[in-house]
Amino acid sequence: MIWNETAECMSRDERTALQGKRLKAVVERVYFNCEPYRKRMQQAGVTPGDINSLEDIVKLPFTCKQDLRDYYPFGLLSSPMSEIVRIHASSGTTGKPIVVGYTRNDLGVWNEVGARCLTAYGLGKNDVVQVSYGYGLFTGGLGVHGAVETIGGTVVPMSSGNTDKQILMLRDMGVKALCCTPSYALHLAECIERSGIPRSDFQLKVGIFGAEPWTEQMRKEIERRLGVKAFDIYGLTEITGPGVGHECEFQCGTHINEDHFYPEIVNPETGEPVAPGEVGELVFTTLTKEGMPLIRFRTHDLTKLNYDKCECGRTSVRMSKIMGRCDDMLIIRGVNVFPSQIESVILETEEFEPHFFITVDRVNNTDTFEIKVEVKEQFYTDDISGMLKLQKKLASRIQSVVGLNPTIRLVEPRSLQRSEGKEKRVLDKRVFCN
Ligand code: DLL
Repeated sequence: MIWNETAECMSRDERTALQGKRLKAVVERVYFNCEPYRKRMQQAGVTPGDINSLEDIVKLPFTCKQDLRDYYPFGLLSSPMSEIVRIHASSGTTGKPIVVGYTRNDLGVWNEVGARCLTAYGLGKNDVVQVSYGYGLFTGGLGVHGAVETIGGTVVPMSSGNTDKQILMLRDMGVKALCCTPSYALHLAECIERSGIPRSDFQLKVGIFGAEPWTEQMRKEIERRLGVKAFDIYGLTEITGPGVGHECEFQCGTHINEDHFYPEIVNPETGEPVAPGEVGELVFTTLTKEGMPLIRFRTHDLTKLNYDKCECGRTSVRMSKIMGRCDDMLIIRGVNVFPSQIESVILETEEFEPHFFITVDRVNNTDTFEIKVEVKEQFYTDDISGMLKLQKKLASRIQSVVGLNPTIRLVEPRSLQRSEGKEKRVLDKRVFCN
């Protein structure tokens, strides 16, 4: 099923024309209503008159996370406060939070794109959906909540935490779809397994997972352990929240709702567009936002775009699973390492649970690279030589994928901390070394 066939299946030419028209309107909006944007465009020697089609977008300067901090809290609004009906914020890792404001119309667009996501996952008005993303300033909870109400489904607004209650509601409310981070989904699967409640007591069929990177291996693991079909949902606070993109029944890329959020891929170092189909940093321009439109916002997320038509009938561009963030990439002894590479190897090695923690440090001017990983119950023994063999096996697999030999520390099942929201899997102590 498709929620909005006109918007989701229009021809590429039609969509490009629509995007061009909307781009012109949003550029006028920020130029005439938001001083920092006007100044930045004047410095770059661009006026709204120079933006007449989608191709002209490259003339516009980028916006980055630091801009949102510099103009905290409301300096980047393009609507008066009297039109702002909701605030969300994301904490980030340092300093001030990033604050975004929505007009009533912005909330309508958010609900519309959310409804497209849920419909693409096969959900409708007869389905019960449990939202286990956090409610509050985080966009996950209220964002998906609005989407469920828009399609007329029944929402169970659980928010995050309280795992026992989550399981009770999943079972007793006859929940068909669960929305949470993929790491929390695994934790829930583990707790359900230990509770001894039979799988047949649950109606669960669909998983709606996002807010953090997850690999194909992780998808298979969650699908197997929770008995669901697991779909990706993508989004970020600055652009709107969950619903910027979603998978369809073919699970072959995340469709971007590009009539509202126009994506580009650029080289993260130079900012130049990459060749079609190449990996780079995802950049978004909001085409219809009123409260806080963003022009060419640098997401730091790394992916690539595929413009081929999808079997599902949607013509929107699809992005590959996010490979990581430019600022997530660890450079260890000069080698680039993404936590997602480690996740893939661990999930492909049958003796390990999908729970690990990477610590990077610098000792005597040399980077150290340690991975703690949980061994599955049936493989965890007192036999030292068996454990050493396991350690070696994992180290050599990781060496062959990332080109570095890590120190592996095997730990007992369920001994690493579980997260209820976004999982933290890396501690880089080197930032404190200088
Ligand atoms: O995480 C919004 C969201 C909530 C998306 C619930 C999906 C589900 P932020 O807290 O601003 O917003 O974090 C945005 O999270 O730039 C990505 O790095 C990462 N991210 C979000 N969705 C995905 C995904 C929400 N499906 C940042 N796959 C983004 C990989 C994701 N990374």
